[in-house]
Amino acid sequence: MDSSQPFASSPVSPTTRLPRRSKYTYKHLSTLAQGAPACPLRVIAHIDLDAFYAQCETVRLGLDPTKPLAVQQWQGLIAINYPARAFGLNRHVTVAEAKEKCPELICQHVATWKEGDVKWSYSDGDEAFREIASRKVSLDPYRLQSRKILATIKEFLPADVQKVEKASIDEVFLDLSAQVHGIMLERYPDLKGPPPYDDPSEPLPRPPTTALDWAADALVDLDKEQSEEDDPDWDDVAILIASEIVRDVRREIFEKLHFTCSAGISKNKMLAKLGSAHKKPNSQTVIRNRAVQHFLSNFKFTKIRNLGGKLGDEIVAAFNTDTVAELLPIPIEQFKKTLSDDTGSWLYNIIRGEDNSEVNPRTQIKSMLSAKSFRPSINTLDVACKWLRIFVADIYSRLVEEGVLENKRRPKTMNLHHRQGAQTRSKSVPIPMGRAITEEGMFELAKSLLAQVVVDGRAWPCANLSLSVGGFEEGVQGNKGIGSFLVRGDDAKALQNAQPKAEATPPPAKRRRVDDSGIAKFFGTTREDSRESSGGDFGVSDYEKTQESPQQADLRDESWIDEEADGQDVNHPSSDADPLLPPPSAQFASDSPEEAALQLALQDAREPLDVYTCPRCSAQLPLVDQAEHEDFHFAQDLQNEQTTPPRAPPQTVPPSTKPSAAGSARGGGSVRGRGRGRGRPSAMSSGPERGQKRLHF
Ligand code: TTP
Ligand code: CA
Ligand code: CA
Repeated sequence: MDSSQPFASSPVSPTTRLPRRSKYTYKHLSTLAQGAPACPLRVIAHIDLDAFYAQCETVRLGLDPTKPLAVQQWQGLIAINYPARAFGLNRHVTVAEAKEKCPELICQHVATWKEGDVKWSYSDGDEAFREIASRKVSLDPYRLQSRKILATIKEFLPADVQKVEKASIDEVFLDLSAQVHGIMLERYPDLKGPPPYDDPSEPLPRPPTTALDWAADALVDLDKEQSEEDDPDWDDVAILIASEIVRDVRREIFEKLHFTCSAGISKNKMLAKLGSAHKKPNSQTVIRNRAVQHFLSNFKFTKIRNLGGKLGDEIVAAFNTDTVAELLPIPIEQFKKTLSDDTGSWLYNIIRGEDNSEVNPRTQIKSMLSAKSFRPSINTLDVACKWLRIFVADIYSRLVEEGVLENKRRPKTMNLHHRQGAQTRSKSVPIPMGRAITEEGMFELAKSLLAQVVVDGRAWPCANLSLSVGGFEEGVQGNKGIGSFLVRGDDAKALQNAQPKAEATPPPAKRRRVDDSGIAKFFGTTREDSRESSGGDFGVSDYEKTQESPQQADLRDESWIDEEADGQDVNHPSSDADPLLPPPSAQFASDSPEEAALQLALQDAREPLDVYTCPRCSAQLPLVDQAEHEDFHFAQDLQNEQTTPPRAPPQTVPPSTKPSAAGSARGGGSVRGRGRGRGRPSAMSSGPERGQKRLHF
């Protein structure tokens, strides 16, 4: 494994008898030490865990890793280990199909939160599915392993030169340039010497060897015009050393935590990422500079980072091909003309394997999100509040791990997203500063946000709710007592300044947008776009592009929307941008057939309209709107109780006092039954909602 070579004086070319020179200069070598993105000797690795959730379960349960195992979420499979893949299983088969193909398959359901429980727990898959309406997925066990793996990598690499970027829940990028530079100088001490004539643009001597011992599991073949007999240069040596480091990191992860992973090692993030997926499981792939063209030309460019989405589709349509090889002969001008100057030159370079994006060592969480899609949709405030309880418990436990109790880091804002049919609405509220964040306090805030949605009207039926906190910032540290939370302004600053320097956390590195300035227009609007543009988990975009029914997508999304995974901010849809709802028929179409039939039946049951007189405000409205109107009062009361008023003042006109025609034109109005239990004191409830039979709160 150790390829160290005694470094004699510069070897001499057999033909010319002159000392042979490297393509690289002393300047290049010194930029390697700094990990400069433009350094031609730069070395980047990407490590991706094999069948990650499946391995988490195998390790947790102490099972034999050669036995086929899949991780189940409701009735689908979200992770399949390699022994199970040998039976032809993939993410698109159902549990029933999988068991048919592989009868000995172990199916472990993901952990779930259940209403009333204080912590997530594991349960049998059938039980979880039966209770899908009252459970939500928890990714905590996988986050925990992810953190341990990251910590192991960081402990293993030398602290002073490491640059580690967590790219998703199961992958990291490593910029190994500085560490490799150090090892090169140790192995080849003459490289330490000053350049001839003190001129850094002088070429380096050639490395003193013609054959490097590549222990890589997959060494990508060289480009056509290159041969293995050609002498290696320092870029080959640098990548070889990086490959040794990565092998050691992988061994450490395996020995300490029993996880296998695969890795790609190359000159940039894009190639390293493609490399880690090249040979799985438990392998590493080295793509030398001299092999890049050969490696890439076999690829569909839609597999390349940032080309998996709309931009990729546009390019396929414009140039009538999806292969890198067929794009290569196209001149840059043609790309620019078709795609804009910036995107055109970006594409021209990327298909040639050029990518200067940096490994960004930010590992701090930027936001946390807890979400649930409802099938059937939910129709009452009290049910929604129960879900808010779970979301808050979920987020709060993550906040505790993030050090919120010690006030190390705390979020500044809370957001609630509400989806009804195709319309998503968002509300946000600042989290009051100067006092400790408690679970109860968070719940109150969450309710105030929901109240705002209800006050606006059209809250029900609700197909998806999600709660997130964001805008994390460093808290006042050192004084752990509650008093420190109350310190504000100059006092707080003084306290912060008084902390010993060594304890001070460096400010998180500014997020750099990754080479996407010119292509930003393709990545501006949706969650998946925002992830893709920032070089997060490319698995995310691959998955999100997969065709599947809305129901499948909904069932998956709660475990797969993982803000922590890529440290992204939630890309909020514009708040209340479009007050128009899709026609009721469109809403029915998106629900299950049973739900649609139920809704239609309820709509029919609305005639004749009885009148309801509100005892609180004397408003007269159709009886079917009574429940929504009561919600309005409930929500208003709730708002009035809040110590920190939500941003938007409550509407003064209850929504249901609007002409009733508006109510009946809304999908939300059409599902209302009579006298249903709603978000108000339980004495007023009248049993479970018809559409909510599966809820067992
Ligand atoms: P991946 O790294 O894409 O896949 P994997 O680790 O299961 O398998 P591989 O060996 O091919 O890398 O995703 C990491 C985890 O994220 C995966 O174990 C489960 C979860 N995930 C989902 O829940 N849904 C999805 O659609 C995808 C792609 C991943
Ligand atoms: Ca993986
Ligand atoms: Ca991955």
